[in-house]
Amino acid sequence: MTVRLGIVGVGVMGADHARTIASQVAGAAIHSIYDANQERARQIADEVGAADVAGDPRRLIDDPQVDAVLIASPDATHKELALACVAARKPVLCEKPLAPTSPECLELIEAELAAGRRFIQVGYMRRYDPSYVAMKNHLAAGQFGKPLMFHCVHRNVAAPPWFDGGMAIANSAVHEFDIARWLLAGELTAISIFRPANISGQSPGAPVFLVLDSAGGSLVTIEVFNDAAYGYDVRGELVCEKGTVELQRPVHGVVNHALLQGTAYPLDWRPRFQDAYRLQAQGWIEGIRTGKPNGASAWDGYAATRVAEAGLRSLKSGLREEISAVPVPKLYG
Ligand code: ISE
Repeated sequence: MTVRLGIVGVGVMGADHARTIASQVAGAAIHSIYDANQERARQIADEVGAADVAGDPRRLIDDPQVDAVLIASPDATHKELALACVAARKPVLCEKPLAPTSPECLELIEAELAAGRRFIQVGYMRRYDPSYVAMKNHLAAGQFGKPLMFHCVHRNVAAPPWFDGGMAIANSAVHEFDIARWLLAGELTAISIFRPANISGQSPGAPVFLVLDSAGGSLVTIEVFNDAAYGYDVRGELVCEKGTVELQRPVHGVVNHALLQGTAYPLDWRPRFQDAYRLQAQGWIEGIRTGKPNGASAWDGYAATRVAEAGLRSLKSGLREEISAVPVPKLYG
């Protein structure tokens, strides 16, 4: 069975997903594309061999020739589009964040609970990244003992012009919130945010440092620096009782020149996580074909957004903010 896909939004990420799916994912074909910029939709549709360019995202979702939908439109549009997918009973891979606020995420959860099954996967692709998977496997093997601390670094070359001060948390660090919950198999229970006192100006890309507690007792630290200039760089080290596990970024070549040896950093996250995006898309298609979803659920999307909201409170108050526990519905247990 080939899963016929519709893609809503083919800006930077949507176009990347479309190209990856068309060239590297088995069992899927792109049937229809929608973008607010119809010319761009047509250009990407031609490139990936999609038959249809939809004039309206709802028409794409309701199209009987579309079996499943990938949402990569702006964050604020996710909720309405994902709700329409659940109403049409179509599986949906929705880019992160699931929605900007936790009440909006809850509306999606309620829709799935009413339907009695999961339709939504959230695009927290790091769960498929080989280096995070290796970290989780090492931890599960047991020889390292208990995890004590998970140190994360998340740097971008430059914050995009549409970023605001909170987006280091709500748009960037949400990846670490999700991967820490997944890796440590438990919720994050409190968050404190610090900023260096000597930063000049008010750039939304200025560094922030986050310290979080996890239910299992490990500490999670996250540096987000979105104006790091030198390259896109994501690091992580899991410190356990009897050793540590570090992430390894993909290195495609080591260069030697002018008395120096080096490896290149990518300009953004797409090359760093290209394997993760491909494996996520393949995993999503397999989940649809087998009826066994394997990625981040709507509940995971809700949990990450709740941590981000507590982070934004801490940024404002300068205090440690608790993240209260909420019972997980059986559908997501
Ligand atoms: C961006 O939206 C992403 O999702 C990237 O993976 C992340 O590294 C970046 O910080 C975000 O702004």
